[in-house]
Amino acid sequence: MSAFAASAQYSPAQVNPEFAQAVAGGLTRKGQKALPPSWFYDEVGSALFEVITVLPEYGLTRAEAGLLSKTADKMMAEIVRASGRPALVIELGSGTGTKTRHILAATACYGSVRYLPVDISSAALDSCVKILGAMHNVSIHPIESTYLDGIDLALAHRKAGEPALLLFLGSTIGNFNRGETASFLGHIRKRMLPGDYLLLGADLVKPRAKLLSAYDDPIGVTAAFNLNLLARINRELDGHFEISQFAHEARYNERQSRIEMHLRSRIAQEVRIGELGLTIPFSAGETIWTESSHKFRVEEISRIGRRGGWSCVRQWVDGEWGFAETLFQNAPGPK
Ligand code: AVJ
Repeated sequence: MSAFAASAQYSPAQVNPEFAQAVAGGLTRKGQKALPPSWFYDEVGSALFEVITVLPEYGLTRAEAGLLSKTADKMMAEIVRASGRPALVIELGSGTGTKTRHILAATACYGSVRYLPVDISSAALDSCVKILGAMHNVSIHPIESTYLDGIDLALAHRKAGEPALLLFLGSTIGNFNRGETASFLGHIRKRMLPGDYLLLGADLVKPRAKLLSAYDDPIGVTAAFNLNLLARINRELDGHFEISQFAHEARYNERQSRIEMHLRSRIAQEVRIGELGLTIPFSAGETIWTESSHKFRVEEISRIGRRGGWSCVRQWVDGEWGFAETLFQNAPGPK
């Protein structure tokens, strides 16, 4: 018996109906198969992403952490002067929140702050609590939720008159399609109050070769991160993907200025997913599109924010890697 085969680690207790639905929908679609990148971040995927952030080829996280450590104190002094101390710091897609320490430390200088990380990955939130849980003057209230619901849940913690600071860091905004970005920032803004702030981190357009090595690193961490999605389907949905029969692929789409990640089937094959009652056919070379990471021009970022109704307060740019941090405000007074 091949008892220790692909589904050896399958444990039915873990079935998440939203994951099941996303996989069934994305793999039975006509034309290009696709899975949303939010499902990368189970415990293994979150750990692999942490490794990506320290790879020499992936300068994004280091560039942002550097910008934040350099600018957090001045940024916070400016916010406090203009609007008072933000007692509420909400972060969308916090992950482990490692870079957020700089912002929280700067805020906590002015008094106690409630930090509300919003993430759909319980694994990421657990590490976030471990990493930031002991900061002086900071209390953490993790919220396992999608972005917009998460903002509403987080804002329920607001006491009258307290300004809120919303963080959307790490260029997670890059996962949205170009047409959706401004409207997403608009949806966010409508949930917040006049005077509230948004700090948006976005990766900038840079040469193709630099981007390709960031998303296809030579030791294969990004490949493992991408392939783990198939392993996760095996573990959680009784999938029978033979991982070695798929290859990681990163493409740069110059016209859209975005990296597109795919999983390419090396052969023609059929893959059974027990929990879904499905058998998925793949032709040789067919791909599953797993992520788009859009890259931005500096002026484009403030323009997108303004289209979402935000006013641009200030922008900081790391020119070495190519990363921008933009502070927006939901302008008080008439629109
Ligand atoms: C977390 C979405 C910003 O797009 O750079 C890293 C995820 N994917 N390597 C990115 C990712 C492959 C990352 N974001």
